[in-house]
Amino acid sequence: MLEGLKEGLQTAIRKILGAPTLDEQAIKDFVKELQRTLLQADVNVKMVFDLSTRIEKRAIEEKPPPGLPRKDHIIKILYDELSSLMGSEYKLDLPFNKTNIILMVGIQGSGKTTVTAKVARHLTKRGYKVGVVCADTFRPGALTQLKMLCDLIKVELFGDEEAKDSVEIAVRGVDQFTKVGKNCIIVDTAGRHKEEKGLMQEMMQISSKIRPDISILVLDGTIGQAAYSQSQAFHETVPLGGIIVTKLDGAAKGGGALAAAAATGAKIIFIGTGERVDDLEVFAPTRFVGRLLGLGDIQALLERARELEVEADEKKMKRITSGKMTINDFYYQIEQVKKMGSLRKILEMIPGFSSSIPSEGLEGLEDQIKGWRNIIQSMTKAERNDPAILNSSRIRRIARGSGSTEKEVKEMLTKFKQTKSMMKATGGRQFRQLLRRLQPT
Ligand SMILES: Nc1nc2c(ncn2[C@@H]2O[C@H](COP(=O)(O)OP(=O)(O)OP(=O)(O)O)[C@@H](O)[C@H]2O)c(=O)[nH]1
Ligand SMILES: [Mg+2]
Repeated sequence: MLEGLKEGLQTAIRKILGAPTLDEQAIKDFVKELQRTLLQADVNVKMVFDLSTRIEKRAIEEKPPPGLPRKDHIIKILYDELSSLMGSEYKLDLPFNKTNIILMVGIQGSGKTTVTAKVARHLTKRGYKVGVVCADTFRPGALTQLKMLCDLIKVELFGDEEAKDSVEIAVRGVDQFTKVGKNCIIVDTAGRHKEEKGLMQEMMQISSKIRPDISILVLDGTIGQAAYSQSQAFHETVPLGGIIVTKLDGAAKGGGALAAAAATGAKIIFIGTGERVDDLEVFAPTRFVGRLLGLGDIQALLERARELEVEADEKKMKRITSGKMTINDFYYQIEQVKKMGSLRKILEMIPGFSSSIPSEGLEGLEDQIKGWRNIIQSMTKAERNDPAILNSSRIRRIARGSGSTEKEVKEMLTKFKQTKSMMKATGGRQFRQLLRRLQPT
């Protein structure tokens, strides 16, 4: 599936992995390869440009967590960005205790009838009682085609060879299956011509009569970025609950179709990957991209990146709470705490800080902390690791560099020492509790 895209992405990855030095040129070469591949898959030019600009910027500017090689970090960036290009994950979740009506729409030959059978099979396997309605009164042989498929998967079909009115047959089918207690009714419709007004009108009429719980647009993956305008046109007619992109097994432009569909904000629920009734996959962007990039490797890499981040945090916490806090850790604390919410509330809970909250409000304190950050940034690595070496000439230099007074530098150092001993005394208990309490849930 999507062999061209897969091959191109993996070539780009090999390029970055094989680069002797990771300079800007190497990153640019990698991004160029990526652009070429995406354009070949018919991803929209602007989307390719935006995506590659973002990847390039992040690859150059972002610092990987300690221990993660930069090359791996760049692959992770690629993975993140491609995944978000493919939209967010959506799971079709139909309640068992009601009748769910699913309307399949799409232009001629997009794969509606095939997908109807595939989805019917998918739902039957999950324990739903499924009925299929043939509301295609347009194409001769439509009912026969659907009957063959339904026989194959042993799902009940409602249809009438003599019927002329698709709206009427859809309503009859839904009524019939509701009566016998089906909890999923899938209505297959006619495609007629390509993007016809008549088709849209028919969809609107059927939709207003049977009131589907979800309308699913079936998109042919071979149309590439044209998927964008097609999804939008349908969405304006019937509110789409989701999209199924078909024929991804052969489609050179499949990547473009997926990206374009996702760009409309619609949710891609499934993808069709072949002509057989089992060739249907639940679509999950991250898993999908993982597979494009070569799954085994990427999973291991992501786990390693996560572990390293956690490890770095834990190491820091251990140092802080064992009384070996450095100025860098102090800085980290300030940043952590600031990230987490209302300053006053937080500061009141931190040992060593509560006494410093000025009664006239927090403005002064916010400034003071901003000042501390500047001061810490003006210190050398050696000074941060061992503030004991700070003599008066060093303090003068730091004050000048950070635009503060020597007195302010000394105050910061005093605060640091207080916090350090507090942390040691309480074993960092309060700080840990605080972090836990402020963790977003
Ligand atoms: N390779 C491949 N072929 C598919 C896939 N889905 C559908 N097809 C083929 O595409 C053709 C059209 O599929 P249908 O399901 O009949 O399309 P439709 O939208 O119902 O067509 P109309 O009812 O005429 O509008 C058939 O030959 C299918 O076998 C797929 O995922 N992969
Ligand atoms: Mg059909």
